[in-house]
Amino acid sequence: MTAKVLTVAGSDVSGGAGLEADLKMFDEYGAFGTAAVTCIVTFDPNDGFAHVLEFIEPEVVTRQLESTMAVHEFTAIKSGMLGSVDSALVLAEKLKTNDLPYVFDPVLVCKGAGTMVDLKDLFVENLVPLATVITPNLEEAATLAGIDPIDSVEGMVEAAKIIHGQGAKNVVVKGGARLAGDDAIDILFDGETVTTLRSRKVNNKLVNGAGCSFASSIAAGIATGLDIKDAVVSAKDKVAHGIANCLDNATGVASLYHPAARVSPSPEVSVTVD
Ligand code: PXL
Repeated sequence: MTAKVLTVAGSDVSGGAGLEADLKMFDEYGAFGTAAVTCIVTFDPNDGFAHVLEFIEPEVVTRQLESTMAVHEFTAIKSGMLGSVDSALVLAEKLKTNDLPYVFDPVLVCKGAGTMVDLKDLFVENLVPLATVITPNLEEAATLAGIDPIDSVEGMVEAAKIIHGQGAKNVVVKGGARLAGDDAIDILFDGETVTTLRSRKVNNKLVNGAGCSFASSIAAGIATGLDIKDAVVSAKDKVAHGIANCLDNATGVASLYHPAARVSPSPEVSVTVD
């Protein structure tokens, strides 16, 4: 049976991040994807491409979730930028009505957009306990765990353990470009074992969409039969190729190229796991 995956996320009209990224990643796995939109991100070309966020009314988010969940039996659900407290609560209620694998990308900020409403407590109370996999970056991990800014793998592991204690079954902390050093390092904690994933940083560019695409790849990987660890490794590989082949644009933050692992793989990309 073809896997069906739902993303609950914002729209990034520039195409690298958000639900646009998610749907492209779902395609890479042969999964059928659809999206419930929570907010729309546009950019002001006359103001340095400053982000402008428009939140979708929670009733409309609710209607989208009710419609699509009545139409389809999903195999997995992923969430990204939720925009408002009310939309996050609506999602939490819907998730409680089933036990689908849920990949939670706890987006608190978005590159270039500053902090959104303070969603931290809401996330910890309502969505972290429902997550099959949660994928915070360094900032999100430190915020959710309530610890100092993270600048080391040890700090990533500390945060992962705290977030696991808050109820997430698997925690992936993304070191990405922000962690100093030649490697992009992510760690996975499943409650027992810490797995470290490394790939060489392939360029120094700022790339939009890596976080969204990583989480949606994990969701599609799980939905199409990979175990959690293999889904995380596959996601890292796809994102690393997407970064290596990123597309420049007028904003100065390049767009991740989602099909790169399939259509233009880079010989310098490889992921090691230990
Ligand atoms: O990367 C965070 C993010 C999430 N969702 C949407 C975005 C962004 C950043 O650009 O636009 C819709």
